[in-house]
Amino acid sequence: MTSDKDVNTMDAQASDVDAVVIGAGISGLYAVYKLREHGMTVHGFESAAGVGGTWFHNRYPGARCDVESIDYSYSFDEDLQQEWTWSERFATQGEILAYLEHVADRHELRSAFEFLTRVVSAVYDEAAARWTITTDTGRSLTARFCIMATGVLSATNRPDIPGRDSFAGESYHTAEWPHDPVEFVGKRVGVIGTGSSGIQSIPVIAREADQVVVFQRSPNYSIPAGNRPLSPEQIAEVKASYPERRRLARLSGGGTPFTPYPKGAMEVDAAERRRVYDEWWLRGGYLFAKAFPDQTVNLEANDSAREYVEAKIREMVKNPEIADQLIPDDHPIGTKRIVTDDGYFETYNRDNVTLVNLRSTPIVEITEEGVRTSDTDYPLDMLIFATGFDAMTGALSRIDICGRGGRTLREEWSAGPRTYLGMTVAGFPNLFVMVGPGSPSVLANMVLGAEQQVDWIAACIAHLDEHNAVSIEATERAVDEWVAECNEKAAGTLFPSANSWYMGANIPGKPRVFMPYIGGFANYGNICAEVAAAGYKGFDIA
Ligand code: N01
Repeated sequence: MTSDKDVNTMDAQASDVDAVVIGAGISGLYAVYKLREHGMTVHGFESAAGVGGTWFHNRYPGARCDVESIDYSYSFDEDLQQEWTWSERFATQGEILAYLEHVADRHELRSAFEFLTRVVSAVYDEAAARWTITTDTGRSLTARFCIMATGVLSATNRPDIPGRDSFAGESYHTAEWPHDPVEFVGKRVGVIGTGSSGIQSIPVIAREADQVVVFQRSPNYSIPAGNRPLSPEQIAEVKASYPERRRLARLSGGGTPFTPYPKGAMEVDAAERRRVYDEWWLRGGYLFAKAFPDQTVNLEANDSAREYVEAKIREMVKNPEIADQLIPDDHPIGTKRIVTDDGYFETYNRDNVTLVNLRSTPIVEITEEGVRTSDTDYPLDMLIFATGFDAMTGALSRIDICGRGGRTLREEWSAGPRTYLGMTVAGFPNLFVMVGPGSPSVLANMVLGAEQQVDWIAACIAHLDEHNAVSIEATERAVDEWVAECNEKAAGTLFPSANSWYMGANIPGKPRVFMPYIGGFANYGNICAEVAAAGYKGFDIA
């Protein structure tokens, strides 16, 4: 593992390259690898001090991935796949970051990146058919292609609660966690937010802190991970069958090698339904949402899953009144990402943990001493914002992206993101968005999702080169049709009924649109392949 702070070894004098890649996370790293393999000059920018993206920043206690480590890993390098050994079923943030650093070293990817450098604008020059990228360090660079690997859960959300910045104690956001150890022992710690980040960190903090006060606005469904170390035998078995595992993952709805039960939840009797739920409960985590194929489509099926999980929560939480408050009543199970936890609900059986229900007693203000709700002052030594992200579009809207004729991406997306295949935007030639809105993105395994898109982009660029073309741009019609397709797919599910970040509902004023493509990972891959095979149908190539 190298240090947090990478040195800038790339050629800082380069003024024009074939492609700029913004972001050194999972998709940015692979984009650099693949485009270099295609013989292109590639320059990367990364605002952090090192590679890793999400896994660089989210160092909060208990941070792990909710996709199994053996699946949440690159498939493009068979030797890497055979050499790297995951220690646990669900890897910690530290192990995933070490893996990404290893990949960066193995393929010399760091040399492409300028670190500690935030891109502030990307402007398309129509006459030159070039993007000009400028940074907060005053750097300016032109490129034929601009790859936005800026992440979908990377722009943090610190809600504008009155007095937010007046708190005199230690204050952290889970996704901007310090690199030095944070001490909880002997402290009164407040946590605002009970999404994945809050639910993962609260049990770990509660084991050390004097007091933990959880400020919960919306309860969430969470399912124990069933994490465990991977034995040498399991590792050997996975490595021997990796090609088949990856093949099944690519054929699946979510990019992991799992398929739901072959019948709908209400097509089987209660005993069989229970048996299937027991099986998927033990499998652990968010995959529970996929036990039956109709669980997030049919409300009756959903209710059966919801009742099963509610009974489990009541078994885990000793105080029935607290259990009541921890059970969601505002969305069908699975329509917000089910959290994958380790001892979350049991944490409320501890004497040092207090649940504050913000639905009945909202936060009035944050004071110098702590948090004031409508009925109580909670004095704190530390306040943690586990308040999530301006998801999917936030990282892009924080950059001034200007396409043909001065069109800005912010304006284009003012009523919600509009893409063709989730990767391209009409009016923005040669700009590619990675794992973005309109693609399976967060609904699928992000690593295989990034590989699929980067491979598609590389093949697209090869096609342009073979045809001596300069640029490619989605047509307005293709965007209209793709947006309609995405909306139709979402409307056929229960997802739009939840006030989730998938819908932009967590950010005041953000348009309510279901952002990811929910038609399935395999279907999406097939559609992208068909578009390419048809000579890039829906694109203008010039
Ligand atoms: O963010 P969230 P997250 N006052 O938006 C609350 C991935 N992820 O960082 O629901 C009070 O889910 C907000 O309340 P409400 C994963 O995809 C994965 O936890 O808006 N509370 C909510 O409880 C995940 O879904 C992993 O009412 C406020 C919380 O803050 C996604 O990232 C780990 C508030 C935010 O929850 C985001 O997860 C971590 C306010 N003003 C993250 N504003 C794993 O792989 C917001 N909240 C396991």
